[in-house]
Amino acid sequence: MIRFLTAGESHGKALTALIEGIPSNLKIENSYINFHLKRRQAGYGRGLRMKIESDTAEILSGIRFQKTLGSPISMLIKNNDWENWIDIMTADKKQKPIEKITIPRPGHADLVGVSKYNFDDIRNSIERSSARETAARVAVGSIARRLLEEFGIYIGSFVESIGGIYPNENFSIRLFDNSLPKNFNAWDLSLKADRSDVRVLDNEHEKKIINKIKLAKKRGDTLGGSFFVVATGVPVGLGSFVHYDTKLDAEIAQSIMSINAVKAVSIGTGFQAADEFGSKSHDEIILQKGVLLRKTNRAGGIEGGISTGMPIIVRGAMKPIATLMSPIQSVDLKTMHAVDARRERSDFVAVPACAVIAESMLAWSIAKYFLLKFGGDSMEEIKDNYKSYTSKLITRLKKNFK
Ligand code: EPS
Repeated sequence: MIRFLTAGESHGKALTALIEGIPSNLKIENSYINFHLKRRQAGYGRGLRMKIESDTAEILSGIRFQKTLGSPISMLIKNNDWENWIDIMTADKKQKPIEKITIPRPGHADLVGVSKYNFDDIRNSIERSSARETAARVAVGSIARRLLEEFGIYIGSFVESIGGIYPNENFSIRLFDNSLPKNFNAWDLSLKADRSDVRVLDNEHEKKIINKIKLAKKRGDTLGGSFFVVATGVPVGLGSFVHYDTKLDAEIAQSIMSINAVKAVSIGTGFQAADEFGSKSHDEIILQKGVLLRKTNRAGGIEGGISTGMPIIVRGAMKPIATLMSPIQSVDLKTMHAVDARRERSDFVAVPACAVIAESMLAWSIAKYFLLKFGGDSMEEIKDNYKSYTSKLITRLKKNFK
């Protein structure tokens, strides 16, 4: 079983990540991880912090000559901003008085954090709950996606809406209708989305969204939005129906929901399916050139907690950023009087980044279940297991039902 942990405060010295269970002999270049880290930093509507940081991962262990060793992989991502925060965030003795933060921002982890951990300074909640931590997750997810690529599994994403602005043509319909080219590769979605400042798939849509973000900025307000993340090339049979905690869809939902500010996750047509007739919700099974396929993909590539072999389609919704420059009401914990919530440097919109982070989390979840099914100590062993299973699938089925 692969697992990972991240550590690090938003304005601490660095973020770190520790990964266990990645097999040996997976080829991975540092530049590949850094490429995805850079994608996470982009997007119109991000705050000044992204101008200070240029996230790069330093590999501390587990990789030699660009190949994994099977030992724990650890990585470090420096916070450039640390230099400006040493007095406030040092692990050493306090050198001078620090002004405590006493006014919680609604929607952030400020109040729940001080209540739970018994803090006397909201700074202690802000730091670890910040979405800065997701940089470490993208570094981790990049290793998972590199592994999946060896088996022809690709992941991509795009932003569906920001601030309630949806495109004229809903691209997701093409995903559900299965009307995309036969060799459709999910990474193509990201290639296209990455060319847009808000990671959408059409120019008109981008213009409308940017205007809405400008309006939010002018008002000192923030916005959220929704995104799709898709995986192609996933074989039939990842996950299982035997237990609640072995279902692939449940694993993916947890993974995406764990991203900061995500409030909803659905798979396939999701909530829409609840309104439809069964005949318009399920994917008819067809036989084409000896292969069992589906006419449509409304299930989003998962049935009974198991991958169907069709693209995995996940949709997520991110709430607006909690730090508002024109704040809403809060209470000063020092005076216990009503006041405006605290302002501090933040993003206005981070949905484009959220979609990139969701790619990494989806890669992680699929890699986890992929290795549960085909697991071995080296990439070579896993490739043998994979080949043996996939090459015999149809012949086995035919034989069983003769
Ligand atoms: C983030 C870094 C943070 C925020 C943002 C995400 O930097 P700072 O707090 O120093 O401006 O820009 O975090 C939030 C929006 C949040 O609510 O925590 C990053 O690296 O993604």
